[in-house]
Amino acid sequence: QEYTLIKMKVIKPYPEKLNFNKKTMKNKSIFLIAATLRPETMYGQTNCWVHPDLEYVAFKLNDGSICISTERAAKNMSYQGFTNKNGEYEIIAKLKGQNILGAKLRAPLSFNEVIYTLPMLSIKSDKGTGVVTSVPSDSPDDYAAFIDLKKKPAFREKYNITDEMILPYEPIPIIEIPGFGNLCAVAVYNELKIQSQNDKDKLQIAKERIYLKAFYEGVVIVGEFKGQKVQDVKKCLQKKLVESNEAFLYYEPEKTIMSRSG
Ligand code: ZZB
Repeated sequence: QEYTLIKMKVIKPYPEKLNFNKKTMKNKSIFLIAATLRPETMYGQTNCWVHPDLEYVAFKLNDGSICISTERAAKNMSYQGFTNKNGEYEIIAKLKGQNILGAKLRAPLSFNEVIYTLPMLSIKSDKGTGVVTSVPSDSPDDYAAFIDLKKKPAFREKYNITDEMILPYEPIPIIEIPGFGNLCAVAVYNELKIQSQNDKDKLQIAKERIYLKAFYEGVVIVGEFKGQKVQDVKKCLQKKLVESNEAFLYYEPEKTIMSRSG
């Protein structure tokens, strides 16, 4: 599986646990690293997701910058030339998702200047980096978790999410799909009467309804490649992000191999 890893730069003030000592920092940046299969949707990012109870690590990349992902992803990255020594990664800190909630970020291509790190409970620990970028216009999972936070003040309170981190944000129309309009995730969410991010079965159906359609029939309606089909734009945007050092290419080992080797 090939993912695009999106570098989401943490901006100050950092959450308490990200204030590493001066010697560690040396004026280097900290990035949350999100794995996506949809680089063409990055214009529509409204926030970043981490799982509050999942363990993450902060480790050094070979350019000295500090990146945050699951340890499983750090290990995979270390075999793909991201760290100084093949197969090795220097852990600066272990963090709970909880510790990075509320972190302020700058995300590549996003129309929002600043976005926040928010809680999502359906994040899987064994996929990608455990950090997910949120595009509620085009991802039903993202829209469901987004609405949970927007509409349920108790849920925000539970995780210390302030109103400014979510209330000003709205799904942004970025891709037009015949029959689904320009906010396809919102359309299927309403059509299937999805209630929350825990509606697993309905969310699966929602994704199946739009997945192939988005790829084969979707047209990007914003940005540099406006008017072109998703299938033609995907690689171009991936390349652009990698060349501007805002993203990396990352390969995930097959699940079957993972489970066999433990
Ligand atoms: C932005 C985005 C925009 C995504 C979209 C999807 C969609 P797949 O096909 O099932 O492999 N993702 C990445 N890592 C995780 C994780 N650890 N736990 C939960 N979700 C994760 O799904 C790949 C997508 O799942 C990735 O692409 C990421 O969200 C999320 F408009 O990034 B995506 C219809 C989907 N639309």
